[in-house]
Order: sequence, then structure tokens, then C-alpha cells
Amino acid sequence: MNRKVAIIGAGNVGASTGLYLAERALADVVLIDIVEGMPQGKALDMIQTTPLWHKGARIEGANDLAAVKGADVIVMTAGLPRKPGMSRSDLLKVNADIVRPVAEAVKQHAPGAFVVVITNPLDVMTWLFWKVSGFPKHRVMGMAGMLDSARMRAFIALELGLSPTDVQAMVLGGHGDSMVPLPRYTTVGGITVSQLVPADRLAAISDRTRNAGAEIVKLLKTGSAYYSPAMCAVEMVEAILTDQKRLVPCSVMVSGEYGMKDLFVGVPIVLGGKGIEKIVQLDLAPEELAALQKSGKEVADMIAELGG
Ligand code: TXD
Repeated sequence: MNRKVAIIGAGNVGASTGLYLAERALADVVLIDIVEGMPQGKALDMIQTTPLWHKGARIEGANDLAAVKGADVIVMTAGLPRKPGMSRSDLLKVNADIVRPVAEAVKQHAPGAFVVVITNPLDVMTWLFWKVSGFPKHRVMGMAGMLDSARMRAFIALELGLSPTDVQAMVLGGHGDSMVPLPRYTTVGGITVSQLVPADRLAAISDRTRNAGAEIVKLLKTGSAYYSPAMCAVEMVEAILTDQKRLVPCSVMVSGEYGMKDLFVGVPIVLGGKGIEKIVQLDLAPEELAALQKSGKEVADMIAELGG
């Protein structure tokens, strides 16, 4: 039997995720959205690209959340994106009202699924999905750290004129302005980045990474980034479906790690067939740990706003 991935919200991130997943023939895909006809239309369009890939993923569209039934993984993208001048936290209440009923429906129709949340404000929406669904904490995670790290990797590759494939980076913390890029854990072909990029340029790259989402929002004017977020979601889905045991930053429930608990925040994890298999405890410098905890506190404050 084919694996199945249900994508909730067939907008920019959701549809791109569906297309990438189908192209990799990783799973059958169902796109679910409240807009009548839209997910069906996009699914039909994608189906008509499959002959060109010589692959046979099944893709369908639906408006009813019951279509998540049988899904191994749920990718939750439903919600409003940012407009210029908005912070991710401006989306808190409106997106919480979207997440709650979706989490209820997933609990009812796909009680064994893994959940990858994309909706902003990311860490809080992941917490809310976990809370409402009642799912165990190893099955609910947020996608942000992979994107923030991919952005940093891309900027370093551009700076050096080298292949992004050889750049590894780690960005931790909440998916907001307080995220914590870690140049000490950034390498190019195994070489510590500080040997290749001067400190002032590295600081500028860390800043650009923190503001990378806003940079795109400002240019697009009507929405936020979607190709790179979708690709990162697909990498997470693939890690789960094919038990890859990747070491990547994801937003997960911390229970004492890094001195934080009862909140979702970006930390390094091992991601595999059992979902979040382990939280990796890095040796952080005092200022790095303080920055991570400050970022976690911002998430905790927003969780408190939602009554958590
Ligand atoms: O790193 C990250 N986590 C992020 C997060 C990177 C990029 C985008 N990020 C957030 O994802 C963004 O701030 C938004 O909260 C979500 C979705 O962004 P996207 O760019 O895909 O937004 P769109 O194109 O507006 O799509 C949202 C879709 C749209 O088609 C709505 O009709 C639909 O969500 N929607 C729903 N679908 C199903 N069920 C319900 N209730 C629903 N409400 C809205």
C-alpha cells in the first residue's frame, strides 16, 4: 500500500509541498483547502505533470478534512501568511482559530499520523496542534529550523561563491526575530566557517538570516516565502517516511533540554521513522544558551496568550 501525505491548506506552501512530494514519488498526496474547487483544480494540474516525470504518485484535492483519513503524515499549512510590516506574532489569534478545528479533525480521522506544522507563528501553532490533538510529543513537530538553516547555508554559499551542498549550518530557537544562528556550528566542507568568512561578514549573514522571511515578504507584497518552506517540509516528511534519522533543527516540545520546558522551540533533533527520536543536547556557550532561552521565553509568552 502506498504511503499517504495529507496537506492541509493548498495555498502557496501547501501546493508547492504537494508538487515536490509527488515529484519524489514519496507518497500519495491529498491537498485539502476550504476554498471550493481550488485543491481539486491544483491536484488535477499536478496529475497532468506526472506523465512527464515517469512516476505514478496519486494526487487528489478535497474540501472536507475527513480526507486526512489514512494519512501517515499531515502537513499543516492552513492559515494566513504575513503581509509587509506584519510580524509572525500578529497572526497569533487568527491562525489559532484555524489550527484548533483542524487538529480536532486530525485527531478524529488520522489518530496515528505524524504532524508537521508550518502555520505561523510556528512554534505556538505547533504547541496548539499538539495540545488540541492530544498526540504524543514525538509525533508533532514544527518546520522552521530547517528553513532558517537553509537560508543561512544559501547566504554563506553566495558569500564564498561555493556550492551550498557543502555548507552546513544550525539555526535554533523560535521562528521569529529572536532565532539563534550558530556560526560556531557552521561548516563549509567540514571547515569551521570562521576560517573562511570574516567575523563582520558572518554577523551580517546571521542578521540577514534572521530577517530573510521579512526580506521576501517585502518584495512579494502579497504573501510570504513558499518554495523553500515547502522543500524543507518535504525533507522532513521524507525523513519520517524513509526512516532517515537526520540530525536537523525542528520545533519540538522541550522537557528540560536547554533549561526549557513545556513549550515548542527549535532545537537539534534526530528525525526518523518514529518521528522525533531524540533531542540532541549541544554544548552551547553561555551567550548562545541565553539567546536560545530568550527566544524560548517569547514563545512561552505567546503560548500564555492563548491560555496555555
Ligand atoms: O517556516 C515556516 N514555518 C513558514 C511558515 C514559512 C512560510 C510560510 N509560513 C506560514 O505558513 C505562513 O505565515 C502561513 O501561516 C502559512 C501558509 O502560508 P502560505 O504562503 O501557503 O499561505 P496561503 O497561500 O495564503 O495559503 C493558506 C491556505 C489558503 O489556501 C487558505 O484557503 C487555506 O490555507 N485555509 C484553510 N485550509 C483548510 N482549512 C482551513 N480551515 C483553512 N483556512 C485557510
